[in-house]
Amino acid sequence: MEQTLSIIKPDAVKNGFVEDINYLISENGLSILKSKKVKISREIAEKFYSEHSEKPFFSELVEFMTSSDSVVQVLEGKNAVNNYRKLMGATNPNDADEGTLRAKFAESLSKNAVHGSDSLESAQREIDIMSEILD
Ligand code: 3AN
Repeated sequence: MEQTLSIIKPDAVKNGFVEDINYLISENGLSILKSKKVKISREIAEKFYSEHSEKPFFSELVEFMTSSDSVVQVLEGKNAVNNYRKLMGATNPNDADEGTLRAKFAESLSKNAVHGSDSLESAQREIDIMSEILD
């Protein structure tokens, strides 16, 4: 069994999509081990997205992720990391396959509804960073 870190981002929370997203997560064979609705702090957001710190969109990304409540979750299941990445769809919702979370619920490239770890290593790192919120 693998674990992965999911964030339902502020756009999707504001738009009322949490239940719909969690229904699809469960339908897809992933169990929600932990779940917390929280306004992510700037400190955690900057640490979480540190690999993007040199990118032009970094400050916009941190501003957005700290702007209002998100739902931070640990998901568990077989091939959880890749299974959830597939369910999320491409980063840019315009490129996301039909039926994926981003195709259904994302507003734009930056307000793209959900986050999911991109590898087992990232999953461990991200679950560690979020542990102070989740525990
Ligand atoms: P993913 O979330 O699909 O792994 P990453 O890791 O490349 O995508 O990007 C992290 C987040 O940064 C994305 N979810 C998106 O919100 C934002 N982002 C990525 N690329 C851009 C961009 N060109 N302009 C604005 N925001 C972006």
